[in-house]
Amino acid sequence: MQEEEVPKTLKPSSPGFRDVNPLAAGVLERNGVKSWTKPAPSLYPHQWSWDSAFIALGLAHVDNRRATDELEALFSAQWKTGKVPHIVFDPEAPPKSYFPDAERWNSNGLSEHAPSGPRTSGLCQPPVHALAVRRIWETAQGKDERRLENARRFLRGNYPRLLSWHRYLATARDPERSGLVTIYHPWESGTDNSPRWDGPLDRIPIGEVPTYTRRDVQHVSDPSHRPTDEEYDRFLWLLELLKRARYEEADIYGEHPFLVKDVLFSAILVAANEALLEIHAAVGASEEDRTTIERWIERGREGLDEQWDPALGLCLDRDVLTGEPLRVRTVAGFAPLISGGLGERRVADVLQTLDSPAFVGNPQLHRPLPPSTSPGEPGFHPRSYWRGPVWPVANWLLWWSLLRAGEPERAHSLRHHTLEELAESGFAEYFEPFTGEPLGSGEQSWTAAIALDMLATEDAV
Ligand code: 9WN
Repeated sequence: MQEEEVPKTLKPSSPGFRDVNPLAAGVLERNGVKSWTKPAPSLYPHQWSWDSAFIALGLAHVDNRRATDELEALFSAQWKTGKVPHIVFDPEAPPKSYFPDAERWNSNGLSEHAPSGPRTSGLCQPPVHALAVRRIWETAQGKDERRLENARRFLRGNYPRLLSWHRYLATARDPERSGLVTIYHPWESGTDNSPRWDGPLDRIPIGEVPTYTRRDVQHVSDPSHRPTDEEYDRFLWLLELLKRARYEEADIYGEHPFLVKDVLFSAILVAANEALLEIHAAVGASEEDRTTIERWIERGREGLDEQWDPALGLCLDRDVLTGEPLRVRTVAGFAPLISGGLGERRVADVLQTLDSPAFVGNPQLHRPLPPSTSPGEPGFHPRSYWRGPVWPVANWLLWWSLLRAGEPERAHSLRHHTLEELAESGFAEYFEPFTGEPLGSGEQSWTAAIALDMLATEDAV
């Protein structure tokens, strides 16, 4: 059994967290594979979609060339439908290091829409990519003409890819034009075993899943940090069904048993569309595109508004098959903050929930950082993946959204405590909320990347 490196403890934090910066850059350096970066040293040996977007966002501050290469590699595997696959497999990764592997997905064997070159999964993940492209553009400003020209060329090349990716999400994944993105699998949410999905998953009768061996549990010190075998059986059964539909959108939409409007995914799409508008302006694209992107933003915000639950003070996912909201308090409920454009009253409501004992105001927390699932939820578990641990990448989303919403003090607190956690315990994948114990993989790339981005952003308070 090969065990993941125990996260390195950093030197005690110093003012301005100066030690964190080179250590974070070192993690991204060591996880580099050819022109892209794996999410973790051994648990995740391929390229993951939203990880790569966060990685590029962080790399933009230390190595612009690697930042652009990261996204180039990912987008070279874009499907003909515009979908950006959630995993791009590295044919040279150690054999049997990750499951489900390229053979199990068999996406290019089943779908004519899959790219002919790189082998990929058949799913997608939240569209953080435009935020990363914008960061690459922002960090090139004020630099020499060559760097600026490279960034301009990169923007020009990637604008059409981003547009087709967002168009895919706004159409194939939202045939109802609700402004909300439908996901086909919990893996698409990026918050795989969140109790958000317990209700819809429980209703699905599991059929015959071809035998498989989990590889993920071999890379962590304690398998209880990872999803359970029961959860994996469900994940693998849904994958079988997607394969039977040959990854055809219309067929999936007609018969798949897991179709959920994911508010976090949808809110990230709105924020990404805002970034796309800026990229659109920088490359001087058409008026028609601008109107389209603006319409997507408006529709996204309206759709999220309809999912607001005043009693919980959170935004809730919706099960497409029952039409019912999924009443579970998780960090995804802060989606409106991420999509932005809120009135004062809604901002105040969201902040009240964020500060409450259900989240950051919980007196038992090791640090005032949002647990992925509220400790008050029956499905909460402090060590199990997305059922409770604090995920630095979720802290980043809220920090960035709070800054944008004009809430510098709360943003400062999230930034400060996130960096302090990493300075104390290293760049773990996630952290136990009551003890701060690092969990999952050590040396997780996106944890390092968000630290670089937080460090590079002036702290206004
Ligand atoms: C399945 C890579 C990915 C993240 C996801 C996280 C986890 C994969 C897994 O790791 O998911 O896609 O094997 O558990 O949940 O958000 O992108 O870091």
